[in-house]
Amino acid sequence: MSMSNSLKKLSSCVLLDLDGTLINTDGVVGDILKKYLCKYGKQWDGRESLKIVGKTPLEAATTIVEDYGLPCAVDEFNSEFYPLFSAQMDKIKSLPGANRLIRHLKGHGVPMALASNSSRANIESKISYHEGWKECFSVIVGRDEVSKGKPSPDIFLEAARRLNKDPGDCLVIEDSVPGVMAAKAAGTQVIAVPSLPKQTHLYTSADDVINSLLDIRPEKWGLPPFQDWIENTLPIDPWRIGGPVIKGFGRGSKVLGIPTANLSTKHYADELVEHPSGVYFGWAGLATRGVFKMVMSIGWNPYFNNTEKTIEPWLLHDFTEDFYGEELRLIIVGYIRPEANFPSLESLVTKIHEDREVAEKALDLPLYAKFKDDPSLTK
Ligand code: ADP
Ligand code: RBF
Ligand code: MG
Repeated sequence: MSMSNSLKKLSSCVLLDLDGTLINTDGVVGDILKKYLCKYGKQWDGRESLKIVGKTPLEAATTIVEDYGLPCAVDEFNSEFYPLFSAQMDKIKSLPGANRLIRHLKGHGVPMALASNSSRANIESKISYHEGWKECFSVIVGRDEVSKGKPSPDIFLEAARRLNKDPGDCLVIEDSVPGVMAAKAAGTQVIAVPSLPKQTHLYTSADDVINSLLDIRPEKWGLPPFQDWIENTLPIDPWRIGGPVIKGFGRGSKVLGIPTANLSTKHYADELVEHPSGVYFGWAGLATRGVFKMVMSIGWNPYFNNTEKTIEPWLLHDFTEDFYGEELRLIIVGYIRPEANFPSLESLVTKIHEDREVAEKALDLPLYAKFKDDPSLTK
């Protein structure tokens, strides 16, 4: 991941992709395809997402019909798929940090455009379910308003033109590889926010690659900084998970002084998909022991390159014994940083101890401390 802190070329406006960047369209598309492919005796393989991210609807449909060898024409597939998709459009959620980003930019008068490979009408329907979004964009450009979709630069060039800006003054935010190619071909700056994990290596032409919208630092691009970071933490909408403590990876984290109490991922599969990987903190409740401060990582632990996304909560208390099998409740209230790789185990451990200090201090702030009494922790 490009972590350079150097000031990039200054931007005066922002061009945003929609699907996979601001909203989680793939979640709903995946749900529909799962059911739809069943009809043909096929099974939706989430890995196919890789091939359709950033494509135009027509290209995506062609890919699915071909890859699954469906006994229908692409047109036929589309005429069956679109009604199903339209009916579910209201269920497409905004991605973490999307709302915060566009409200921040709007609040500071930064001109914004939506520039998407889906049709203008489709874009308008999708954003109509997100309050206040339409008013944030002075320009919307869909695939049907230019001659070629991404990776061709047309959509971004047209968006810049309608904003009366030089493409060199625009910052593009994109989740897909074709989108990043389109942005570079148009001559803009581009931040990649890959919507699929472990894909960073495919985004080398981006000016920066970040893990989620929570990690955007607008000041790096000459835009107004966020003002909601508090003592190196970002408050988030609290979310709750819980279940019995199970055996984790058995890597001897305890020996390192960083025991993490694992929950079965089955208990929180939805939350795992919904929340970006990274280091978070909050409160942990153990039925017979009380409520404790907690700092945790969510993700694939790049240092260990895990194949499964997990949650690793470290309770900030010295226990005299293990508590496998006990019911653990968590409320997650703030974000600290993206997961990272480290040159040595020692440097990973040092960083985790820094996270501990950040979380420990922050949890005394009233805004986070109040959740210590959340009923879900002890119910
Ligand atoms: P595992 O790979 O099974 O998760 P760890 O070395 O990470 O093993 O140790 C985690 C276990 O240690 C927890 O399941 C819990 O029973 C115990 N434990 C003791 N102190 C703590 C703590 N402060 N935070 C989390 N777990 C702790
Ligand atoms: N693992 C990583 O590979 N990269 C990280 O940035 C990272 N950050 C962590 C932060 C916290 C607060 C905790 C509790 C764990 C973190 N881990 C990270 C997970 C760590 O690799 C895992 O818990 C190991 O089992 C610790 O030895
Ligand atoms: Mg563990």
